[in-house]
Amino acid sequence: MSERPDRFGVDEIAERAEKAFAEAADLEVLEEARVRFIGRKGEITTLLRSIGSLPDEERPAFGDLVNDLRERILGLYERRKGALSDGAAEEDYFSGDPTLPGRRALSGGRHVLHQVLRDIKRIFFGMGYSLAEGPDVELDYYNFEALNFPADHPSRDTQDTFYINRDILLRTQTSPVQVRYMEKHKPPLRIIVPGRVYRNEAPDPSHASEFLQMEGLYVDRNVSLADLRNDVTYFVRAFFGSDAKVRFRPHFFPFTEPSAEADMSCFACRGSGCPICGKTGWIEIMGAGMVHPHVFRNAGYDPDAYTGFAFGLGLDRIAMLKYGIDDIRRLLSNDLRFLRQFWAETAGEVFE
Ligand code: 2NL
Repeated sequence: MSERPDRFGVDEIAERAEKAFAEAADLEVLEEARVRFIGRKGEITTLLRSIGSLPDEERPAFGDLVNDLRERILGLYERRKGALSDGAAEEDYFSGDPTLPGRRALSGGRHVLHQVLRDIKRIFFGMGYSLAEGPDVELDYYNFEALNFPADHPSRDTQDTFYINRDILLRTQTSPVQVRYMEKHKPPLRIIVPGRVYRNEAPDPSHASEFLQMEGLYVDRNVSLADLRNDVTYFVRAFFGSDAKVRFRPHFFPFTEPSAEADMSCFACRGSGCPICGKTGWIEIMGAGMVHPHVFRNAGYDPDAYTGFAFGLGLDRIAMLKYGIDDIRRLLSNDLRFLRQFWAETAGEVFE
């Protein structure tokens, strides 16, 4: 403190301000103190107004003194504000319970359809099948013509197929990939062909305009219906459980002869009849048959030398059956509340 007399009591005011700021425990109290001293109606303003009672010659010095005082108090205020703000940040940081476990980092999971595809691929790879893939945008020739569809077949209608122009369309099944594969490879061959397929139909709980299909094709000398039955039955038991039964019903496809649909015994009621299987005890899981000689000829194979079987199944449908999913459109919705239910299955898995 200086020796000179405290003219107009400025030192005294500064001391009181410093004390008030030091005592302010938070920013709110500090702000109140600031207003009291240097606010528009604060002590400094009051002091400055008293300039009128001074003789003229003392007024400039007085003005300087009060302005200095204001700067001093402002400096004290800023310093205290800085200290309180740092403290507040520090307090926030430690306000949680430091013994709680950390938050788990967000991570995704494999889509349920992809899990089903992976499981099915493993089973067929184990049986000696290999993978073939092809374009989603196809020629009418590979999608229909080569597969022995007659020119007036109902599925060739624009009501059922998405055409890009007269000759180009979105494939309605993955069979065109197999025709392309046969053009390039000599028998024997054993392939599975998964992929997205497209159909122009009104969506409902069991129909979507795009879905995942997987077909299989086995061609060699002397391949028989018995071989078809073996592979389908092995697959169904590996995927759904070893107690599943499989039966074949006669059917018709333009690209196979004979053709059949395969059913498995209902996993819910084990054949006694329930709402899932429509009280029949059986659930349809795929279409299949012996490759039609016309298809072999179109692909450049000699139908007298080779025989083969083919099958096709909807992966969406298989996933819905296995996991009790009620609407195929959920599989396309990308709704995480739905999808994450299945992520536990892939917990800890290394994604390739
Ligand atoms: C279904 C089931 C099926 C095939 C697909 C096929 C492929 C070639 C030759 C002969 Cl290259 N067949 N695929 C066979 C039977 C059934 O799919 O429900 N499709 C409408």
